[in-house]
Amino acid sequence: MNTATLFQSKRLKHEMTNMKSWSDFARHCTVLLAAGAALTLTTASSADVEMAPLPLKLPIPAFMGTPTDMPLDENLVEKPSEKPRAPFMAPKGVENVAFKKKVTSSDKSPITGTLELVTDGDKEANDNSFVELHRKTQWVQIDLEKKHKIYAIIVWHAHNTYQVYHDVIVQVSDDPDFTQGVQVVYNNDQDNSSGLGIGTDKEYFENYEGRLMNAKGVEGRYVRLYSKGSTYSALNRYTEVEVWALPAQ
Ligand SMILES: [Ca+2]
Ligand SMILES: [Ca+2]
Repeated sequence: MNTATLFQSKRLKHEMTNMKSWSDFARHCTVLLAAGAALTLTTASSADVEMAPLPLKLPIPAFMGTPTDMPLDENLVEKPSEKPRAPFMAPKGVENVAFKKKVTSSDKSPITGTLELVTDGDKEANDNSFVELHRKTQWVQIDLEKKHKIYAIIVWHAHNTYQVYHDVIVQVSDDPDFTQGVQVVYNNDQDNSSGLGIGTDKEYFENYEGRLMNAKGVEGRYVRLYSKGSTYSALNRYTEVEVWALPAQ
C-alpha cells in the first residue's frame, strides 16, 4: 500500500468512526458519487462538443440561376452550384463576432461608402450597401477586440451581378500589422499576382449566399480579407463580412 492509499484508508476509517450510523456513511458516499458523476459529465462535454447548423440569415437573391455566357476555366473557377449550400456545422453557441466591430483598410479613402458597411449587418445587393475600394490589391481588416476561436468566415463582395473576384485571400492573426503569426484560411490567388503566396483554393461566382470559408477553429483577434478586382470591375467592393466564432479560452 503506497502512502497516498494508506492516507486515504486512514482518512476513511477516521470519517467512519465519526459518523453516527451506516445511514450517515451511505449519505456521505452518495455525495461523493454525485461529485464524481458531475466531473465525468464536464469532461465529456468539453471533449465531445455539441454541433449545430450555423444560424445564417441570407440576403435576398439579386438574380437567379447560374451564368451561361461567362468563360469558365474549371481548373481555376468553381462551377456554380444549382443547389443551395449545405448547412455548415459548427459548435453550438458560435456567434457572428464581427458584427459592428471596427474595420480598417489598405484604402484610406474609399470611392463610395464607408468601412462601417462591412460589419453593419446589411448584406443586401443594394447600391448603398457596399464600400468600394480602389483598384489593385486591397484589404479590409476586422478587429474582433479579443482572441477568438473561429469556425467560419463568410464574405459578400458584391452580389448584384455575375462576377468572380480575384486574389481572394483571408488571413487571421493576433498582429494588427499581419507581419507575424499569420494563418491563412483561404487563398485563391493561383498565379500569386498579389504576392502573398500561391493559393490552391478556387475562384468562385459571387451570389447571395456569400462565400463561406471553413476556418477550422483557427485562433486570432484580427481577420484580414484581400481582393484584386473582379471580372465585372477593377475595383473592390465589400458588402459584408461575418466571422462565426467562440471566445478563445
Ligand atoms: Ca453591410
Ligand atoms: Ca491572381
